[in-house]
Amino acid sequence: MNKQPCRAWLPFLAEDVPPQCDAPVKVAEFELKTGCAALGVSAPELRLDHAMGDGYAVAVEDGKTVITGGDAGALYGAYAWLMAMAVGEAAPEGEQNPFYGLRMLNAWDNADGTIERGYSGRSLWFEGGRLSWDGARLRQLARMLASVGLNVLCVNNVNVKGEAAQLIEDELPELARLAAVFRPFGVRLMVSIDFSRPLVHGVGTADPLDEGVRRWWQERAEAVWRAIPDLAGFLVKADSEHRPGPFTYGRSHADGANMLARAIAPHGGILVWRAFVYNCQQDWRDQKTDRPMAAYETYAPLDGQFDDNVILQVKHGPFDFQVREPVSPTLYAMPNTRLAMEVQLAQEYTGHQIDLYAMNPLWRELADELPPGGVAAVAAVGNLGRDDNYTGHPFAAVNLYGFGRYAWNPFVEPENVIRRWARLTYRLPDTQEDALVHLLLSSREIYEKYTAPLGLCWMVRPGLHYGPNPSGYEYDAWGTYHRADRNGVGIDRTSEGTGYAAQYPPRERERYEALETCPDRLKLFFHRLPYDYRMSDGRTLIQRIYDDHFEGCAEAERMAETLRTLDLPEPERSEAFRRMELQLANAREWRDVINTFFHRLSGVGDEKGRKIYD
Ligand code: GCV
Repeated sequence: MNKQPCRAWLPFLAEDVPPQCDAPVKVAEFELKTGCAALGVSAPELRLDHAMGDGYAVAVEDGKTVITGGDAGALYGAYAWLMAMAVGEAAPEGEQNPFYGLRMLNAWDNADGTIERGYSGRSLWFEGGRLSWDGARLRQLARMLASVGLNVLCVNNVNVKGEAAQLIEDELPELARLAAVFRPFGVRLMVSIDFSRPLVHGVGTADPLDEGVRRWWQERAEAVWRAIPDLAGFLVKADSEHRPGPFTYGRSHADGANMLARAIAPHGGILVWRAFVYNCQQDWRDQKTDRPMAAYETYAPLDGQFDDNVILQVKHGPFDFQVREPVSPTLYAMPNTRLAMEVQLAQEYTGHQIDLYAMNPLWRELADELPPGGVAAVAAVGNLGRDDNYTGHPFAAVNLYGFGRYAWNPFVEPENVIRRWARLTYRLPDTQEDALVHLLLSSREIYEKYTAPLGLCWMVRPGLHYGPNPSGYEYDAWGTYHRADRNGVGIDRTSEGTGYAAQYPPRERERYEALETCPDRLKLFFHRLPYDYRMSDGRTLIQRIYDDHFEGCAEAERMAETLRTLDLPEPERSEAFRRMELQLANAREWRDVINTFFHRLSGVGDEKGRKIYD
């Protein structure tokens, strides 16, 4: 068991854990008491106002600070006030309410203790096919989640494997005990379920319109909610990457989702249904099928057909968390459906928590792009594991912290979020703090520069998804092609090509269709271009590719120099250095492989005469 304290963004509470209890308000009282003692400030008065739900208000009355909030709101208010005190700022004034009602973390943890796309060690709550955890550690984690307002944790992988299916069966009593760990922190659990489960229990089919199947799920739901009355709901990955689903029975995804939603509705459960559906057995010779079009084609015609307690969870881009994708057109296309947008804290395609990649700048871009009111909830694939610091790279915690802040207010300035995290975590001298903030703020752009260029996607090593392999996914079955040849690169997704751009509303469609208005950073997502195409700044496409890769790598080297100037505490300092060396090797590899790949194909040299390997 891990006994080391974690240096996260709650430094004043790092070694204490609240007593076990049932109510968020009790936790808020405890945190205020111990937090104020540690900070040497006097405790505010805490008032409960159930009508405020997740909201809270901090006010000064007769010279005394008063925090008012609903059950969870009082807790959020307490943390907000404590964190403001810790950095010597005033707590936010007036009533504070979250933008999204559901602020979910999806763990991809397997019952055997492994984590799909996990880069921070083994699972914090599964081992050997069972639920198993260190209570003090999980309470500390629950506090971290609550301190940034996250309110739902889905505990198991959407690919439900092995004993994980038992969570809603024999393992239910343990799941109820786990729910009790998170409950006082206002965090409700959710479970990923296997759509075909009735088959294992002799129902003979998993057809969502079959009466026996409906009855099986109703009875299961009754047992589940009897054990955990506040379970948030079920999460389902169906007909996706070989998972079972309603297509097997000729039924739609509305049929499948609604059947489950009706089984759990009487208990107040929500049914989160993922929209990550595409043909993962495509023939690379087939130039008509265009994978990014798949989710819209499956779901847009179903708009308005989902029950009220269904949430359709859509990945933020139409592919799969690539470094640069446009916003998924499905998020614009379903005004009569409750939608959740899914992001990924686990750095599957963004550096495996080895390379630096702070995500708030990405999420802010998404917030600016999304249709107003189009999305009701947000979910993030978690980046947590049993490593001492929970996130592998000590700085990757900025993404967990940042996601909570984003889910509360998607328009929050990325720089403010990163600075607040840095200040709460490390308390560096001003110039060093500025340097760390800049390092993190620029990390995404730098990573983007040295990896796949200009929205091209999928140049990573297949399966592993770290490091370059420009042809690795080119002749594969995953629908992931760039079709680079000696004349040019990219897939035409305009009306002249696959027609993908037509899935957007007129404003976005026109912007992406026209080469002049399509942003450079997405040019190769939407267009097929010759190497001598002139980008908006006059450089040729091939020169831009070379420049980005040389620059991105040089900027990574400057990040390493900056890192050396920071007086970080140990063991974070050594760990950050060690990972930075790996990042530099990765950046150099990407630079040389991508430049060589395009040089060999195009035959065009670098105008600046820099080294490209032939
Ligand atoms: C959980 C990608 C990942 C898979 C993941 C899947 C999903 O394909 O590589 O590991 O599976 O997305 O989001 O369901």
